[in-house]
Amino acid sequence: MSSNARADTAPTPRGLDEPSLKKSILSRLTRDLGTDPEHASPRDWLNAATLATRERLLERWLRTRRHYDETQSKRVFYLSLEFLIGRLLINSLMNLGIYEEMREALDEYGVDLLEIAELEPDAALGNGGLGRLAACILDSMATQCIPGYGYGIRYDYGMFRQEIENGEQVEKPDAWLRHGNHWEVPRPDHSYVVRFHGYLVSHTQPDGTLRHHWEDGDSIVAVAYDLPVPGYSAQPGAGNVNDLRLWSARASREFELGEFNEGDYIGAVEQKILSENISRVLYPNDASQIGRELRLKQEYFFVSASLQDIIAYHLGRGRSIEELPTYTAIQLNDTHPAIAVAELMRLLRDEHELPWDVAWKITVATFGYTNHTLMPEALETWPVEMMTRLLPRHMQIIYDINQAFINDVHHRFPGDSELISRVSLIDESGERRVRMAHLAVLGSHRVNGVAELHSRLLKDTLFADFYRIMPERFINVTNGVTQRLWLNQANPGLARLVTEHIGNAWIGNLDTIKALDSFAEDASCRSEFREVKLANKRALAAYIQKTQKIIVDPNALFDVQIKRIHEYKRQLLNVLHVITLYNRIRENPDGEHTPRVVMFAGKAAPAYVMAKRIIRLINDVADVINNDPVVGDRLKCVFLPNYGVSLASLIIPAADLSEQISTAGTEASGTGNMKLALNGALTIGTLDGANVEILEEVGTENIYIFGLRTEDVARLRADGYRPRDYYENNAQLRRVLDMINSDFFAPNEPHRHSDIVNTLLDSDHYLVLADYADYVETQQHVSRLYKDQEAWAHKAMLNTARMGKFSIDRTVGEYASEIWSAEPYCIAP
Ligand code: B1N
Repeated sequence: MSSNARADTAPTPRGLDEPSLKKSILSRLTRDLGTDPEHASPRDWLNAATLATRERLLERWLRTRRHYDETQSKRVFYLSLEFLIGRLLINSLMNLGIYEEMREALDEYGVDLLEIAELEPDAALGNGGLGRLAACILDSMATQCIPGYGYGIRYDYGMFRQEIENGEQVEKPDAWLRHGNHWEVPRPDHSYVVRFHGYLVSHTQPDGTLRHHWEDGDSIVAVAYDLPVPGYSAQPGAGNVNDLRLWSARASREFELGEFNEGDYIGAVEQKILSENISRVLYPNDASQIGRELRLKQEYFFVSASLQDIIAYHLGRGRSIEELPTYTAIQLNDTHPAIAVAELMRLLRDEHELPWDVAWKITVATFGYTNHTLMPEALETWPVEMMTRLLPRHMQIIYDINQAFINDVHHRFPGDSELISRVSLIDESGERRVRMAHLAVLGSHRVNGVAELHSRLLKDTLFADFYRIMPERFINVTNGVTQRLWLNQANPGLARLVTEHIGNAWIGNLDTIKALDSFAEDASCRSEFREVKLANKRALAAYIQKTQKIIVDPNALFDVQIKRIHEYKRQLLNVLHVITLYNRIRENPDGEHTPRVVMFAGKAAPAYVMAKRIIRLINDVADVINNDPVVGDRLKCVFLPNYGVSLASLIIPAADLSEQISTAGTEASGTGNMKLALNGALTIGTLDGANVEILEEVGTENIYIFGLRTEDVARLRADGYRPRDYYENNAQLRRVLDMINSDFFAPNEPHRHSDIVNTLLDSDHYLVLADYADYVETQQHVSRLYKDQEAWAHKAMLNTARMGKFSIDRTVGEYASEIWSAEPYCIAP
């Protein structure tokens, strides 16, 4: 086996009339791309390989669709404004089982598969965990043969590219479609008109009932682009291929003609360009609401097109509209698509003329809602004024839903007017606003959080009133990650080690990886494990040297915090620790210090001033430490720019220590924590999000837990938290903060970091100073253990062996049984 070979690369037996991959590549190169092997650029080779792979996918794609059509299958639609799918070539080859065949075919042309694969742009149609979860769920639905479809937006520009200039984040546009997208299949025959603005008309019907209609308005066309989602199967020739359908905005023809007839040619073209802005760019805000009108338009645009598409298919199968929930489940990925509740009601009432109660029953039976955050700044609300202007009929329906609900609550809890104002769909406390989370809860038969702790907090806090009124709706579905990408693809060395010892069943069923547990006791197996980790660390060190011109020692402890930059995730706590280590080395240069490389990666929302200051501070601290001759190899600090799926695939396999240090009660789940532990990194973390469940799985001896618990956090805040007391009572902490406040890390600009220090001393909402002492002490235990490489490797292997629970396949299985009532329909090989 070559050094690049992944586990499980059994070739697919080819059909008699199917051309070899080598022939397909040549044919795509000459016939589709108009070049030949003598003149082809690396990108031409990538495109030819992509098209040849797509050709193989198409056959299964069509067979999958036919199979779903021919059975009484229930379909699942995952509505999400974000899908962080990354690159597709290697994933598709591995899931098709033709990775080796492709590598050899290209090799015969003198082309290196892994080299050209790196030219593919990351499809970065998402911000962070929420978008990556959506991509993992698609992978799992296809693998488990669930008829599951993703619906989203085909943004022209995905997540911005992050560059660091003079230590500061600079955002560059991500023109990921610049060289075309050879995976997607445009479906101009699947286009739908989506309307905004307009007005309402009411008319009394012969039977005396009042009907409402939405008239006029500006229309825009949503055009479908499909991406294949290949599932994995160990069986050659098997594996379903599902679809991710993304909508792109096109100006509608009617609206063009109207303007043209008025003789304003330039004006008409301007309008056309403006209307197509709806699908132009992903909003780069993670866990915070942006509140711009264009964002609400994006939400309605993709929801309306998706629901029209879903219903057209349903009716096209000869089924009645009343049977919709029997054959259809729709999952709302957070509240971003929550307007779907009002849109489905509108379609059922106005287009299909169903009575209110019937329409409402269908709606609730169809939708499920996943909440991903408790952070108040992320909870979506839209001004009633904006909603009325943009979507007048929906606003009216929201009022009607609200009225029916309030009547019901009033009946069940008479006299509790405060309860009614708390649960109302309309927040009346200031400018009147629609609460999208309340709309999603009312319109869904299940509401789930994404980790045990988070789901409990939803019931106890954010949705406490709703939990009292409708307790049966609330469930937990702990997040997971796909081991196909995050272990088999990203870490071929470890994947091979695992497969050699326990076989390859773990790729399709991660529970089986627990068989590795006993191998952790085997010294020779541990030494293989250490070799794999070291090789991955060398690869990352080479990347750091090449891109950052920083030399790091692969034998040092690789300590990583890789996630969006946010105050609640407490990158600052990590920085305080880095400076603490630095001070120890300077105080006692001849002492015993466990060499560490502390790495950060992550993007800041462009308008999040404090997050950008944190990036600046990390880079300033790194500059001083990395250039201090006293420190040498004992401590390095590195900020790796432009974190995304591809960079994660390089860092995660090389990590020793995973920083999961959010303030307890703030991180809904986290999924990076799972990927890192799966790759044999030990976690240092708070009892927050899914860390709690990781602790349960790996056991207390194999994880480093520190800090305040959720209940302690609440108590401390209620009692009046005084961060300055911690500063005054801890000399080590005082010294660190004083250094940041002086010009130590910014010699040319003495007060550059004062705002950070002042915020910590004056408010410190996320309790960084309160957790500092315990964190630093726990890090000392980490450093001590790392000196014992055998003991470390033992714990690291147990982490890998005990991650079975965190497979996305377990997560999707729970959605399928507890929310969707969906079943598998696997195509024959
Ligand atoms: O969703 C992930 C969780 O693992 C993380 O803990 C959680 O922070 C993340 C508004 C969000 N919650 N909310 C968002 C993203 C974009 C946006 O515009 C909110 N992201 C999360 C998966 O469950």
